[in-house]
Amino acid sequence: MIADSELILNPDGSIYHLNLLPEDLASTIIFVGDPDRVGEVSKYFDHIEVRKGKREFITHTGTINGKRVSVISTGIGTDNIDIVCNEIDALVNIDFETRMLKTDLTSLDIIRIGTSGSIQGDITMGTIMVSEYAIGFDALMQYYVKEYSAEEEVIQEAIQQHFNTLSFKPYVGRASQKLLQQFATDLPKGITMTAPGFYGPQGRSVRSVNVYPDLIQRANSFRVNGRSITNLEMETAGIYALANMFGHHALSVNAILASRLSDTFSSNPKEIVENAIRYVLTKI
Ligand code: R1P
Repeated sequence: MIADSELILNPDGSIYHLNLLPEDLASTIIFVGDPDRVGEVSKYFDHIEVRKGKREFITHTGTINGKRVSVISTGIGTDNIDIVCNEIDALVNIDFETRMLKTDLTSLDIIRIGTSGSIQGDITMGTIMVSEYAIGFDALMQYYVKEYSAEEEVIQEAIQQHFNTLSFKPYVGRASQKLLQQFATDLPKGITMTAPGFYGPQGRSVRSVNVYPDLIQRANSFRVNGRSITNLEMETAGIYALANMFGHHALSVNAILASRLSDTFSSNPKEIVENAIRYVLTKI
């Protein structure tokens, strides 16, 4: 039996941060970072049956073309991804009455629609691309026991050798093959670098002096098994690693708003994000 302090429920029986009851969540879930983006997705729903939230975690559940879908805002960063992934897993796989793991486990489909910066010249602004793998430069997976595939270990080893001045060990997560086939057969694919911050951890220097001033150039020159690091954001590795650990399917779709090689930012970010939302919803 899972203790009250391990799995915290609100007085109405909903889960602590997401404020959702098990029946509020669909088995296909779209993650967005920005709470304002939830409505930008659910405006395409035929019907919205649930609108709930707490803090930065806003959820709309409804149907699109007859399929039940939830869209949840995660806010920024893998610390929030830890909360959202654990709570959606608990919503489907823990019996809230008995506080026990269910015998029949559910695998969720999780699709992130996020914004991102390119670190390769051929991934131009406006591109919609998917993360085949993601590398976490944050500490999240130092707290979980997880098995890694042989290919993930090869990537992790190559990362450690390439970023040889790092004082910590990045982790690797992979996209769901099922969702890659469903959503991404016609999109560019790459390795996504997930950073634990927006400024220093992504090599930005406004007024700071960074320990890794060549971070972007170093990421740009990384190669493993014919793959390169294509883009940089703040959630994908955490989503992939936790989804892999729990047995859920996850895919990260990135709307490229900036080119970190040419130091440029899009003049029409809203339109690029809208394109990514429409793309995902047509495949759902
Ligand atoms: C930073 O501005 C945020 O934008 C990107 C990063 O991953 C980070 O969350 O994604 P979202 O637009 O999906 O939040």
